[in-house]
Amino acid sequence: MTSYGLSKTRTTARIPLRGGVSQLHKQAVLNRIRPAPLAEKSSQTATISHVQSPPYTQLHLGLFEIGKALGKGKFGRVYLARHWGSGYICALKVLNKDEIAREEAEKHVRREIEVHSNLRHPGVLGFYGWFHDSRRIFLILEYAAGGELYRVLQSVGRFSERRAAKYIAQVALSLDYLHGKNVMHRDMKPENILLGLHGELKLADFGYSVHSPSNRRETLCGTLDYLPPEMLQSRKESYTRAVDQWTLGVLTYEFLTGKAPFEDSLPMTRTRILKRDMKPLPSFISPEAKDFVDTLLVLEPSKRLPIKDVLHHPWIVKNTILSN
Ligand code: N15
Repeated sequence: MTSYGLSKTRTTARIPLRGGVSQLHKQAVLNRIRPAPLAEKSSQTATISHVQSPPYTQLHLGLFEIGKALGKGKFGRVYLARHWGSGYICALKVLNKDEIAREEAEKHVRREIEVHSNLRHPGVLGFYGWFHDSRRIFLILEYAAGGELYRVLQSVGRFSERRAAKYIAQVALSLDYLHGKNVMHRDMKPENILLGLHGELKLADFGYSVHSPSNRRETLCGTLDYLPPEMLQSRKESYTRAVDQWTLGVLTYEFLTGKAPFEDSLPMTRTRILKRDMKPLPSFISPEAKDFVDTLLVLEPSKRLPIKDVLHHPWIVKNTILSN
């Protein structure tokens, strides 16, 4: 048994389990640890007759027990953490203010908090709150108990078509949610996908390498494998949310084969993406799966299968139907 660096004095009985009641519990916990609203102090808003909402608690590091490191990145680390008051388990991302200032990334961090705090979807890694002290900024994030999808894929080599299709359907739902909020993900890859306690996918974005070291081929600017052709042509901001449809195609290919479709030396990967010079899918892959990848990996962004249509594609329908 690993303790993950968290003390055993408190049992795990308070960690919410699956189901309706626990959802309520989770909500209660989240409400309690949400940061104080900036404008209205001590609001007197009675919600149900005489029941008054509890006072907001100012967040600070002392409210959390810190456990093992989950990942390391440019501006700091992510730790397993437990909210003392409720026993709620979360991931605490610690960003170093000095390093952010040195990289002139204040705007970037602000934007990350602003965007993430407006998202709430089971397929998108949760954001619960943030606080800071003189040296650091702390983001309270959902803990994904199943770990990194990238590691799972690496350990099994490739996924069955059924498993791949179920994952892709989940990613498509999450992307559709993000697009509805006018958020493009832009950096989907197995490294940026986490798994929940029950194996469900959680889209995340670790930015510049906020994840544990991996032996994946990486360069200073990351891997090119997932970049759509229009982003390689570097006409800044000339691309649309259709970039996520391309990367969904790359992701499908990688789930099915264990390898990205344009994997090659750095300059060759670039050339291959621009020409859509894809390594053919192996013969054991079904025609429906091939068609699915083909309709997403289309050079012209406007001709890619729309995210909303992904869930109706025969390959997805066939593999996500409940009975078989
Ligand atoms: C728009 C949205 C998709 C942005 C989401 N923002 C982030 O993803 C920022 N971020 C999240 N940066 C780091 C993390 C992060 C959260 C990293 C790791 C974990 C995390 N929650 N849970 C983990 C986690 N669980 C693990 C279980 C086993 C092994 C490693 C694990 N890491």
